[in-house]
This record gives sequence, structure tokens and C-alpha cells, in this order.
Amino acid sequence: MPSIDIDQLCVNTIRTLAMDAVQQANSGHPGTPMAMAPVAYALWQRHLRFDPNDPIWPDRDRFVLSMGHASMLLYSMLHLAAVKAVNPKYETLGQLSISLDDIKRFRQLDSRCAGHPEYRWASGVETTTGPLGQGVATSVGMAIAGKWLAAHFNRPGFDMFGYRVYALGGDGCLMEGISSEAASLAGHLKLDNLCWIYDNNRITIEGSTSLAFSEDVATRFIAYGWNVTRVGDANDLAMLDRAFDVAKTTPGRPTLIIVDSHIGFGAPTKQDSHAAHGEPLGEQEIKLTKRFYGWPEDAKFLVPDGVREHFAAGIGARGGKLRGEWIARFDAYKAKYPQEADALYRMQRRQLPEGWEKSLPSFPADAKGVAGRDASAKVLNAVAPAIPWLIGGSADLAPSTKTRLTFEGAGDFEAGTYAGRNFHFGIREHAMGAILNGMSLSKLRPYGSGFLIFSDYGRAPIRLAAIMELPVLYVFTHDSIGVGEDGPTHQPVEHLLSLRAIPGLITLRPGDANEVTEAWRVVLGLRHEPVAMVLSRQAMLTLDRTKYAPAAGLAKGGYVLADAAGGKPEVLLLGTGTEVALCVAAHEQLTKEGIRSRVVSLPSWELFDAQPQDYRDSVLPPSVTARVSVEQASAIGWERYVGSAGRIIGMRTFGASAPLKELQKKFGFEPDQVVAAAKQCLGRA
Ligand SMILES: Cc1ncc(C[n+]2csc(CCOP(=O)(O)OP(=O)(O)O)c2C)c(N)n1
Ligand SMILES: [Mg+2]
Repeated sequence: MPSIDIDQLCVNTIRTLAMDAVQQANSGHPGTPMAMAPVAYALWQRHLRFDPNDPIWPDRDRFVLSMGHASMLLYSMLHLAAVKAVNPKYETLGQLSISLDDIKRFRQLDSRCAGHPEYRWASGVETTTGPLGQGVATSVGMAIAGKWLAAHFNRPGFDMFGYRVYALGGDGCLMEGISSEAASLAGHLKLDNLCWIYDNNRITIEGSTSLAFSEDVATRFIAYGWNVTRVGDANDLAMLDRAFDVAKTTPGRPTLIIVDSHIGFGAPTKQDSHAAHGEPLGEQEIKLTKRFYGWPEDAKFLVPDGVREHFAAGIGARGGKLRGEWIARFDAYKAKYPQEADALYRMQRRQLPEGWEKSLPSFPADAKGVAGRDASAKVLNAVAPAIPWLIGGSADLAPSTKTRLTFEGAGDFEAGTYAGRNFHFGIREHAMGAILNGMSLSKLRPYGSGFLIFSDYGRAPIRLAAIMELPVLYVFTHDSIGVGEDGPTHQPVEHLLSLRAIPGLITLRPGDANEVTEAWRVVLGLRHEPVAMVLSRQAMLTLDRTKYAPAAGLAKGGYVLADAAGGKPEVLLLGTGTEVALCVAAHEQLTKEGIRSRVVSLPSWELFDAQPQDYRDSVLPPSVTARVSVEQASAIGWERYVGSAGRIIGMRTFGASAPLKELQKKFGFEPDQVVAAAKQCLGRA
């Protein structure tokens, strides 16, 4: 090999690993890793404060590959920097996160090198990316978390947090609306620990960006309040260096670095073409490209001597030293601030402070009742003082969703006052979802709230939270046609069903105030599951728990709330949320008429389905086939609980604009109609 300088050798190693892996997989995206290799190299080797030996060090700089299709860029970096794997017990035992063998098996079953970077699957992947725009928006959540952590934990002489967040995105990330929402908020919040790098290659899948994208990106970001700088050639390591220095030293603003690049750099026929985007280069093109790089044409997956050593002497040595200093600082911090140190440690393991649940309230029986959202406000404000990192807010609906922390000292998270616990995401549900993911990835315990109807706007990041197994809580209120006069645009119908369809997401629709308490108890005890807590706007009767079963049954997802004498029902009434009380009213009426009914409160399908068969059978005895479900939401799906002989009282159309009482009558949500359905099932109509 002709002698080229070590920087170039490293950059070309990143490139050729990506080219070879995509070719071998016969699938993937070679062009962008080839173009962005110098950017990733300059950042990781010279700037990133990251210790490959401990990729979960709390104060590490974060690198987010928002253009997830360029995953081979990240895998090459993780491999060459020798990033170690972390096991589920948060231990590093010395194995590489990404072995050369993983790279050779890119996109194959069980390879750590999945098609797109998967958090939890490959250590060092800070967040799962692939849906464009999610990564950059998630990085804003990480930067927000960085600011909060610094404000909360740092003490004079003890900078426990000061990490920076870098996200690399392309045309697609910047076209997606979520990047606008997130960048707008990041600028507003003056997140100067955040840096986005924009791969301005003017190419997307269909061809030139001139087909659909002609805005002035720099001006757009300046308008958001960002610092914008340019690097005219992605291969210019010195200019890249300067740009990163500018980002690090510009106070009060996030930085956007616009990097002009050539997709498929060096490929003789595919450079600057969308042909370099989504398919292998081809053997011949690879040979010619390697010749252009001064690389042995026939070598595959070559890591030349000196490359690994160079990374070890750069990012490895710098990161190791920084982490060592941090650990020493943490030991001194622990001696001086034991409580804070304990909190910091627990957060990393997603544990809560001892005894947090002591202040969970209980609610007395009350015929007038309490709205789900109001009960939730009370529970949240009771437990939050004991869990300082339980923080969150709303997409401008906190007065309605009642998620504001109102106790002394809770404060607001605003530009410059970063210790506050109440967040204002603005009317940006999509970005809120991604930001919550970023906060959770930074080990905060975040919640975000809005109307259930608008959960659609934030659905993509909710899905990602489920894939990543992040304990993010969404508080969705105004959960049904119970919204009343606002009409069909504000009345969720299919939303609950669509959330139930997301694997791993737990939905919870508590049926009275005490079930709301139990819902919070369950949610806060989770470490790896996102939850959609679905709450009513209108009052729900608070059941007399001396007469009916304890609300603690909620933890099993479903439980017998009221039963027929001797526990031998002939008909089952299944309800969730506001419809639980309706089932109870129907049950009382049926009992008077001598019909033996059982009410099952079923606030969470997911938790119930996870119970052993014998428990589920004890709640829903297979021999009792007369069953009625009642839920002010899409009727689809209830067949699984009521069976073919059952009746489903649910929504089959959009709602309507009218006072609640009239809607309940129109759509069948009245005790008489539940009673009639029960009798129909029993053949006694
Ligand atoms: C939300 C979303 N929509 C569509 C896609 C499919 N997709 C993957 S890459 C891509 C083009 C991205 O272009 P750009 O960001 O410029 O990346 P480049 O081709 O320059 O690497 C598209 C449309 C996606 N991954 N995510
Ligand atoms: Mg592009």
C-alpha cells in the first residue's frame, strides 16, 4: 500500500468496511458512510468525550446517527474505536460491541449489525434510528437532559454533568417536520450543548433534492436561533475540526454544521448519484473505488496495521482519562453529597428512591366522583417530590391534562433555568415524543401529556420507545366521546386500539380514582416498558371499595370488581375507564332482577394477557359465554374477550358534537342498554 497519512488510512478503513459489508449483505447503503467517514472520524477521534471501555458512562458525549440507513458508518466507528459490549446488568466484560465478524454478517440474523442501528442490541448505539428525523429530535431530548442533570447535580468543584450531544442527519432528517419542531424548541431553550451536522449531499432516494427541497437551510436555522456554520468539503478534516471547536465554544445557541459532501465519494460512476444510496456498489465499482483510495483492490474487510492503535491513542486514551477523572470526582462527590450520589447511581439503573410509594393517595367513595385527569394530578403531585427525576410536561395542554407539578420548588424548565421540572414542549406532539425518548435514554423518568386524539401526531416516537424498551409515560386525557361538545375531531375512537397494537406498549385506562393511583404505582415500578395512561376528562364515580374489590387488582390488568352471589355468574360485564361505573350500574340492576352478573374491570389488555391462564380463567370463566364489553372506543378487538356469543358496546363510527348525556344515549352507553345487551346474550331479551 502506498504510504498515506494515518488520518486518511483510518477514514478509508471506515469507508471500505462499509462498502464491503453492504456488498456482502447485498443490501444496505454504502454511499453516505463513504461520504461522512471523515466527519465521523474527525468528531470521534478528536472531540468526542467518550470512553470505548464504558459506553454507558453517564457524562459521555452522545453521538446520534439520525440517518439510520447509514448504519455501517456507526458500526465501523464502534468497531474501530473498540467500543465494549455492556450486558443487561450494566457490566462491561471485555467483548467488543461490534466484532469484525458482526460487520461481515451485516444485516443477517443475530448480527449486532442490524440493518438500522438498534439501541439495546448494540452497545454504543445511543438510540434506535431509521425513521428519518427521529434521531435529530431525540438528540434534543438528550441535550435537554444534559442541561437538567447539570443543573440538578453539579456543585461547586463538582461538574458531574457537562456532556455534549452530536447528531448527524441528512436531507431526509431536515425535510421531516419533526426536525423543525425539535430545532425550534432547541433554539428557544438555548441548548448550546447540542450540535447537528447536516450532510448536505443534495441527494435522496428519488434523485436530486431539487425535486422537492429548495429552502435555505442555513437561514431557517438562524431563524430558530441557532449558530450556523459551514464546511464546504466533507474531506477537509481541518475545517471540520474548526467547526466542532466553534460548536463547543458558542454559548447560548445550538450549532448546525452544514457539510457539503459527495455521496459515494470516490466511486467512479456512482458518486453524487442516488445509485450510491440504497444498493451495493457492485464488485467492479468497489475495486475501482479502492484503487482511487489507494487501497488494495482485492482486500476485503481490511483493517490495516496501525488503525486500531491510532483510535486507541485518540478517542480511547482521551475518553479513558476523562472517565477516570470523572470516577474520582464521583467518589469525592459521594463523600460530600451522599444523597445526590445515591440518586445519580439509582437513575443509571432505573431504580427509584426507597419508599417513593408511601405518599400514594387513596380516594374515599364518592358518587359525584373525580375525573381521571384530576385524580392523576393528585397522585403525580403526591409522588413526584419523592422522585426528583420524575419530570415532564405537555404539548401546551397541561391546564387540561393536569400534569403540572404544583408543589413548592417544582419550577419550570426554561432557557437558562434548567433545574425546573415542568416542561413546555409547545404544540409539538411529534417532537415531544422523540424528546421524551432522548430524556429517557439519558435516564430521566419522563412523562409527556396531551389529548388522546393527538397521540397520532406522536405515534412514531411512541413506537420507537416500545422498540427500545424505554420507560416513557404518556398521559393521554380526554379519552373518548366523553369530550362531548368538541365533536368528532376531538373524540378519539380508534386511538386506544391503535396503541394496543404497538408491541410492548402498555395501555392503561383506569376506571376510577383509586385505579388511577394503582396505575401510577404500576407505571413507576416499570423499568423497560413505555405506557400510555388513558384518562377521562369527565368525572368518574369513585367506587366504594368496601363493597367492591380493591383497586390493587389493576396490577393484573383485569380483575373481578363486583360478583354474583357465590361467585357463580351467568353473564360477564367487561369495562374500562369511565365505562366501569356503567357496568356496575347495570350489574346492580341485573342483580335486582335476579340475573347473576359479574363486573370485570379490564384497564390493561397487555397486563391481563401476561397473567397465567388459570388467573385469566378465574376472572373470565370459559364456561360463561354470555359476555358484554363496554368501552367508548373502537369496538374492534373486544371479540378476544367476549367471544362469538358476546356483545360489544363500542364505537363503530366517529362521534358527534353534543353534550355528553346525549352522546351516551345515542351511542348506547347507558345502564339500560348494557342490561339489554346482557339479557340478549342470555337469550332473555
Ligand atoms: C420517515 C421516513 N421516511 C422515509 C424513509 C425511507 N428513506 C430512507 S433513506 C431515504 C432518503 C434519505 O435521504 P437523505 O436523508 O438525503 O440521505 P442520503 O441518501 O443522502 O444518505 C428515505 C426516503 C425513512 N427511512 N424514514
Ligand atoms: Mg441526502
